[in-house]
Parts: sequence; structure tokens; C-alpha cells
Amino acid sequence: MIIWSELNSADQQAALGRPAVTNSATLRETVGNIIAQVRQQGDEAVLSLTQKFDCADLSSLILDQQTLTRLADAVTDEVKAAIDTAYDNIVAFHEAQRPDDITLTTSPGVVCEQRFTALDAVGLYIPGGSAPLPSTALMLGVPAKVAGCARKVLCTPPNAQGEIAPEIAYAARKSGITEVYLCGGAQAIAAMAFGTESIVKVDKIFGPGNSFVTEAKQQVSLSPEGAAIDMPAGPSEVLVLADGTADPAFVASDLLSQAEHGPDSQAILVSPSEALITKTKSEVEQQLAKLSRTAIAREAMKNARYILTESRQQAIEVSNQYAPEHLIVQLDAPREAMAHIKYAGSVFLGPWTPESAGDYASGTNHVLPTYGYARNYSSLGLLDFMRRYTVQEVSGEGMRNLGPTIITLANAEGLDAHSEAVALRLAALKDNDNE
Ligand code: HSO
Ligand code: ZN
Repeated sequence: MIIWSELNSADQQAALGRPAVTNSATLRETVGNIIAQVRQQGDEAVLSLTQKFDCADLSSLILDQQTLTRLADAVTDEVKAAIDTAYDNIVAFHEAQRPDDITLTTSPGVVCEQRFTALDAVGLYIPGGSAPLPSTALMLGVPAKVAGCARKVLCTPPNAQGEIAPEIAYAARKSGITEVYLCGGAQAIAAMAFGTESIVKVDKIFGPGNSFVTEAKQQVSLSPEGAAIDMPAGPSEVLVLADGTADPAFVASDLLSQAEHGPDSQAILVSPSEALITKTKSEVEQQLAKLSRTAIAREAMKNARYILTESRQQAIEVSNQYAPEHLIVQLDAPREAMAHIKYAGSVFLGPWTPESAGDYASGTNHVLPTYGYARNYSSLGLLDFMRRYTVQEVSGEGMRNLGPTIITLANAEGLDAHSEAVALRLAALKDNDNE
């Protein structure tokens, strides 16, 4: 247990340190080579890398509609119903995010508009690995559908039989995704960003992934011919703020929900109650033993931190300093605490709101800024699948009014053509008046 007020500020910073993300030169080079290979050889490169990394010997990257339907239909009725419920809530919450266009007359005769439009083609990456996540297919597919993106491309690594998890197929079909490709890793990101014979290039790539995927997303986003990306990513994390009123079993289960994602997951409990910390630790031990992914969760919990603060306010300050991806508030009167919370990707208030609610089914998006990016990045939402642009129209009257201001500013910047563009029009307006 860490006693916060006994640490100096350097030690406090260290106590909230995140594991170094290994953006090593080797990783950069390996990913750079994969991208170059895919750009040069297209499908052939992706197919051979898929054989190498996913052990799937495919003749095509395309998951045909017939197979997609067969896989989706194979999902049990119970799971289908659960996906349907989650889908409805995610649709409702993202539908509610639809922005209104703005039309404003800023000064007489000067009309400015802000409009929103869906991105044309989006690439959705769903990782494979130890636990394929159909929930992530919903979190990316639904806002793309609600936004009205014309092309929704999904890439996910196939199993050795060349197929994908039936639940991902069902979630994809539900979200109106018709293009599913059997590839993963940096090669999938490169294929979506630059295009191959089978995969037509997309405009923006979304979704979580391992260090290769993350590095590939970064690299393709730097290339003018590449694609934009949703947000930078690091290992997933949770910070729980809890006081003596919290149920230690609930707190432990929330820490472990994060821990079971991967050995590099971060779980932090910050509490003004020593008794709560002690009880939570023993709950963690008991619950850990019962998990199917015990080894992964145990590994992650080695890096768990239990921080004792002097007060509830100090606990909130610690959370603000960390800027967690997920913030769970199991404090008495959590809504009051909210007033002091500054940075978090997503906040879960009160004893009945586990992270799992937002991970799966409440309606909020589970793609969130990690690694302290909650300070300056937002949780994924409908707007990320849209583009914002402006329109303006100045009438003769507007030009007469605003023209002199523009000329003065253009002259102040020494940009004569700018000034002339206005002066010519003002002169023409004057001629018109005299006629
Ligand atoms: N907690 C993960 C999302 C997830 N959890 C998917 C379960 N399935 C990252 O926010
Ligand atoms: Zn989760």
C-alpha cells in the first residue's frame, strides 16, 4: 500500500507511472518493413504474412457473404439476444450524439455555416488474440453505421481454419458491415490505409490492437497517402475511487475486470479508507483464484497499486493526476465527486455501475483514451466518424460592411492579393451603385 502524503512529488509521479510502451527501434523497423511490403505487393504480401502470423493458408482475404452468414447464424439465440440489446443501447446513445449544423449571420450580409458529413470509408480493426471481442465490433460498427459511412471495412485475424469468431460475424452483420477481410496485425492496417487488390483504401482507421497494430496505425497516419487514425493507444487501465462505504467485493471485481484483459493492464485503487484497501486486497486474492484467465490477471495485478489518501478530495486529485481511461467512483455521493473530476476517458458512478456495463451494453463507447491521453483526447463517439466543414456566403451588403476590415488586416500582413480581392469587389459594388 502506498501512503500518498508520505511521498514527495517525484515519488508520487513514479507511483502513477505507466509501463513504458516499447516503441523500440526494432518494432518501428519491423512494422515499417511490413507496411512497405504490403504497399509493394498488395494481397500477396498480406496473404503470406497471414500464413506466417496467423497460420491460416488462405487463397483470398475476403470473407465471402455466404460464410459470414453461416458464421453469424451459428451464434446461440442467447448471445444473439444479448448482442441485440447492447446494439440497441449503443445505437440510441450514438444517435443522440448527432450534431446539428449551424447557420449564423455573423454580421449583416455575412452568413457562416458549419456542416457535418459522414466519412466515406472507414476501417475497423478487431484484434484476435486470446479473447476476440465482438463487443469491439459493435463499438466501432455502430457509430460508423449511425454516422452513415458509405463503406465500412472490418479486418480481423483469422484462426488457422481461415474463419473468424461467429460472434464477431454476427456483430458485424448487425452493424451493416458488408466488407470483412481475414487479416490482422500491421499488415491489416497497411492494407486498409494504402489499399490492395482486394481491399480498397479507407480514409480513417479505428480500433485497438497490440503494439504492432498501434505502431502501424501511427506510421500510416504520418503518410499523406495513408489514413487518419482514431487515437493513440497504450495498455488498458482502470482507476477506482472508493471510500469506506464501498463494497470491497465490487471494488475487487472491477480491478480484476481490467486485469484479465492482459498482463500489461493497469489497475489502481485510490481510497481514503485503509480498511477498504485491506479488505479489497483479500477479496482480490479470493476472486483471482476463480477466474479462467487467472494467470493473465495475476500478472497484471502484480503491477496493481493501492494508494491511501488523507481525504476524499486528495483521492480525486490523485485520479486527476493519473487521467485514467476508466474511472470508477464508488464514493458516497458520487455525483458530488463528479464536480471535482477533471480527466477520465469514461466515468462510472456509484455501486451499481461496473466498468463491464460500459464495456458491453449500457450504450457508451468502450474505445477510450489510455495512457494519460484522457487529458487531451476524447472517448470515441459519433463525431469521430464524421467530418466537419464550413460554408460561407457574403452578399454585396456584407462585402460593403466587412470589406474595409479585411483590407486593413490583409495590408497589416503585407498580403496584397488578399487586399486586392476585396478592393476589386468594393469597386465593382460602387460602380453598380452609380449606375
Ligand atoms: N475494457 C476494454 C473493452 C472490453 N472489455 C471489451 C470487455 N470487452 C477496453 O476499454
Ligand atoms: Zn473490459
